[in-house]
Amino acid sequence: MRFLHTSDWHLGRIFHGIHLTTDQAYVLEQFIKLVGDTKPDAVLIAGDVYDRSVPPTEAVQLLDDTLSRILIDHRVPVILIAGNHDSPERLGFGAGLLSRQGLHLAGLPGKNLAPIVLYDDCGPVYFCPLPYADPPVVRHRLPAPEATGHDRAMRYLVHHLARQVPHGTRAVALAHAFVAGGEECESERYLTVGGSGTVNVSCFQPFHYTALGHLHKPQQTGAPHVRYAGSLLKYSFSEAPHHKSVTLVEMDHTGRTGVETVPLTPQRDVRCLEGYLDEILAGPQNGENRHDYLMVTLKDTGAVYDAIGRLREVYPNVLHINRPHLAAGGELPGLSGEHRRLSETDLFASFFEQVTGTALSAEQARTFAVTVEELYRKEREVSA
Ligand SMILES: [Mn+2]
Repeated sequence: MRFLHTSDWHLGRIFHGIHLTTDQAYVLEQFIKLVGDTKPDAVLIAGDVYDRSVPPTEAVQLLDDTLSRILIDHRVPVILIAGNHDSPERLGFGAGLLSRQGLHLAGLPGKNLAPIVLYDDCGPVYFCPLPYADPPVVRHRLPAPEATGHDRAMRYLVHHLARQVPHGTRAVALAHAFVAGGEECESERYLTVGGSGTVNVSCFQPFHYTALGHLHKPQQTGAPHVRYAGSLLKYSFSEAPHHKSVTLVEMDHTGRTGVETVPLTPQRDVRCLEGYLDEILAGPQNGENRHDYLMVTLKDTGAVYDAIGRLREVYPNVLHINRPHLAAGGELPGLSGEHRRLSETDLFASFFEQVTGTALSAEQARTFAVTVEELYRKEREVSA
């Protein structure tokens, strides 16, 4: 049995004000080609297929197109579970009808949650979908009064599915969870407010392979057969060093698995640059893509006029600027009042860029300077 494991597509994601749909379509094109090249027995998508519960229409169209091509053009069945970003009710729409076409959707878990059985030459493999659900949902819907906390809720769901798998049969889980010990990054949403939200890796002991979603860095947790495929793209600057990939799994007749990661190459990478403005304005080096999404950390300590505007002439997709070395407020010795005014406008311009991602216009800068001047004047009147 051969299958492709992926997760956390986050279709409809907006990154620093940029809609990522075309970037997502670009890598999904690679994914569909990979399906055609490797001819797997199944595609497993372990949750967070959408970025939010009511996704934008382009995201719905992209998922529709992608799944149709996998199922109709390549005739490969798809098993898809809800993640914490998905609306399980919406994602589960038509699940009963679509399963006859090979699209197996698991939205809200309930008593009828059952394994999907696929066959190869060696016999059946039971795929057990464990969609994301808050513990109170599991307590109410299964019902499972003992499911307090994520770990106990997961154990209950695993038990509910594993007891439907005949003894000695190969079994694969799909789960969307935070397995204790996993490495986080900035684009995952916490599963609980307070409390741990984690599940122990021992939950997945009954399975020969566990296809995990939630953590965005591709990684194994404890053993190679309990694995996060990672997200489709880098969804935060904290992920700049990641290498995103899809996991190709080969399972033998005993259930033993071999995994291989197939890299995904984005149209525009997410990168961090650091240096003095003049150095960075020298432009792309050694074939780097000037259209990559960039966070720039400027080493300059003094005022820099319209940094984002000038950087964007060289790198159009600078999305964020850090100024860690910008001299803090307070009056510098030897500066006249005029210089002080200039510095305040500049500090505000820097703050404005960091918050909004766009440069303060000349008109806005003038308005700000006039307002500050007015405040100083009033202050002088009061103290006089
Ligand atoms: Mn996610």
